[in-house]
Amino acid sequence: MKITKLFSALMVLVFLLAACAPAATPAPAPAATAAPAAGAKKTYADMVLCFPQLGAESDWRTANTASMKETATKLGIKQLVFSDAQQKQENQISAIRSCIQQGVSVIALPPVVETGWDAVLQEAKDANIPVIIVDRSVSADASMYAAHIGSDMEIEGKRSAAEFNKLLPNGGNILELSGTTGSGAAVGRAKGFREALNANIKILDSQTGNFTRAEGKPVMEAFLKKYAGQIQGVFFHNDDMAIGAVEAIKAAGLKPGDLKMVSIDGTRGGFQLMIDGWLQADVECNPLLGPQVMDLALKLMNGEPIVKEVLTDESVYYPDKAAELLPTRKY
Ligand code: GYE
Repeated sequence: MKITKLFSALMVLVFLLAACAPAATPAPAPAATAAPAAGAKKTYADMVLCFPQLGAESDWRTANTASMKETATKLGIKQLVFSDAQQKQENQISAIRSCIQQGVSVIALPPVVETGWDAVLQEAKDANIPVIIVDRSVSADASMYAAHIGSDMEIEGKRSAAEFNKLLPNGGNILELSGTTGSGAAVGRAKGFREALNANIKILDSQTGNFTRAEGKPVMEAFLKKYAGQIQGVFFHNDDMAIGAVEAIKAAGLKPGDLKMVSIDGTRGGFQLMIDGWLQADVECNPLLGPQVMDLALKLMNGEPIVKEVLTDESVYYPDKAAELLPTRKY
């Protein structure tokens, strides 16, 4: 009997539990109704975008910063967390860390150099904050960031070499004013340039001018002292260094055309150098990346599919169209 009682007591318990179970099912209902709200499509008004800009070293960079700020305003994003790292990686890293602490939606990083990002990219990953590498590349594994938007620096180097191959068909000696040492832009341009340059054109020397006018000028002065009468051309990794160098070239008494010169960026300053006869070609590098970066950032916030590597479409400009095109240039 006792066993029967125990059995029926157990049955009651089972029944009660079973009765409770359906009652427990509706319990998550509020969560279920809240879910669509939490998963609702994010808009630009939700976006807090961290942009630890690498510096203000060139007209290209100024245009890049302006593009990001103007696009942020135009699209009405919640906040653009902007900082200027003055070309120092440690400043970029601490800016990223403070963005992670702030809990930004996305980080758009233009890395000053290629190496040394693994630790901070991991920190962003651990915090579930997607990182878009903007403009220059990083050497970190592609799994460490969400996407890269920028130029193909090797192609820019190859395009520059193709210009020298045309300008110096019988060969000659040239010099290279390179960008910031260890930067994706300088590494890629130097590599592509060497790959496509005719064997009869020799690069006598290569020094960095750190992408600035201020450093381009003294490097060119030293080059002119050392290689006077031995060179036929100069390759510049950007227009700002070319502008600085032209001051030194003028001071040395050289005339437009005495040295064949090719540069990269296609800024208004570069166009003016073409109009004045100093530059024979300017290879385009487009800094107006704001719209693409923010479009991609929003897709990442919504977990939508994205293209991992977005390369900018670019061309080469020549002196013959420079005067006509200058007024239309946006940077
Ligand atoms: O060419 C130069 C700037 O990373 C593509 O950086 C950029 C380069 C650009 O300082 O002017």
